[in-house]
Amino acid sequence: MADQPLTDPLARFERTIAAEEKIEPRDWMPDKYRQNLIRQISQHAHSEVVGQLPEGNWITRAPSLRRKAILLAKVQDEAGHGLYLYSAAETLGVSREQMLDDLLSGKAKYASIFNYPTLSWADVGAIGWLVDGAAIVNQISLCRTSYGPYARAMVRICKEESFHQRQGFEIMQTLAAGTPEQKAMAQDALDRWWWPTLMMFGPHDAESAHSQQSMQWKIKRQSNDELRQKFVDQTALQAAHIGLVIPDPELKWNEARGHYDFGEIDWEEFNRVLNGHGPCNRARLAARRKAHEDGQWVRDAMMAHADKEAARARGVAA
Ligand code: BYC
Repeated sequence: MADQPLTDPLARFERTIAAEEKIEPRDWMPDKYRQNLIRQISQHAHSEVVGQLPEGNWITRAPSLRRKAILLAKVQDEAGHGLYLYSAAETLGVSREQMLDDLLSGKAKYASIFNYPTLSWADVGAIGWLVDGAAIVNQISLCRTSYGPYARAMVRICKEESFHQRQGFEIMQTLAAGTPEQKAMAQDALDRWWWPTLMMFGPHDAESAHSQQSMQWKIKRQSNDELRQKFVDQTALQAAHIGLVIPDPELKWNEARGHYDFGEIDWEEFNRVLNGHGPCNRARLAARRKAHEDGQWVRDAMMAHADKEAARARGVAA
């Protein structure tokens, strides 16, 4: 009798997942489901926060007031995404302090892409177009993830990412239609960001440690390789539209598959960056550690203020 209330919590959990309903913070869940979500959501939050650094590098040097205002707003959005995601992870019982400690000690990962430098203004365009473009492909899929707070955070984040992607594409489009030097700058940025962007989707499905369990629990709704293919298919057309060339001689439409074929990622490079040896790993963590230390007085002041308010509420003179 499928409709009878289930008393076994695991059976209830599995029925909720099978019915495409959401697991909410107070629901019973297997410990491994909780831990896997904490891992993925906190790493996603760290990526948003560390992800501010490469573009933040260009705020003071944006080529016009309009570009500067847009970039400022975009980088602030990324900070906001980090906050929604830390909050979503906190609903699983992990503290913000613990997550930050894990980031700053190097224990927790963040997206490999943010360990590459932004050498020219065109890199800001390439990040918006490619990196945010890849992020949306992944995050649209995560809007249907089985954990309620994560799915709801994704809906809002995707709306903002869509604006980010368009602003990046527009920068690239403008440069590609500009002087030969501007077009060369856009092509150089595409050349440097293309392969690291494909790495954002993670290892091949067969090598992905968490995929099988995450797909079963509907934490992930599409596999790493499926999402990567989707991104390549849509971006190949966009590059052709603005007259830029994707740096992959094997990129070719495959009529039979109905998809673009593309070359193999340099997995040694991927692993090197994951293990802390990318071009900017040290600088990124050093910048986050410094920001955290510099913000200590703000956290202390807020705690002192909260203590005073609590004392006042209890009728004790502060
Ligand atoms: N970089 O079993 P797998 C943004 C790790 S930010 C680093 O396939 P999973 C933006 C993986 O964590 C958007 N690490 O893992 C912000 C695991 O390590 P652990 C960021 C990677 O979780 C500012 C191991 O490799 N988006 O948009 O099933 C400005 C094995 O992998 C990477 C998200 O975080 C990588 N690329 O699948 C602009 C999306 N790939 O934890 C833009 C949410 C893999 O065992 N996350 N690893 O030590 C996900 O969808 C999934 O976690 C992943 C990986 C697809 C990334």
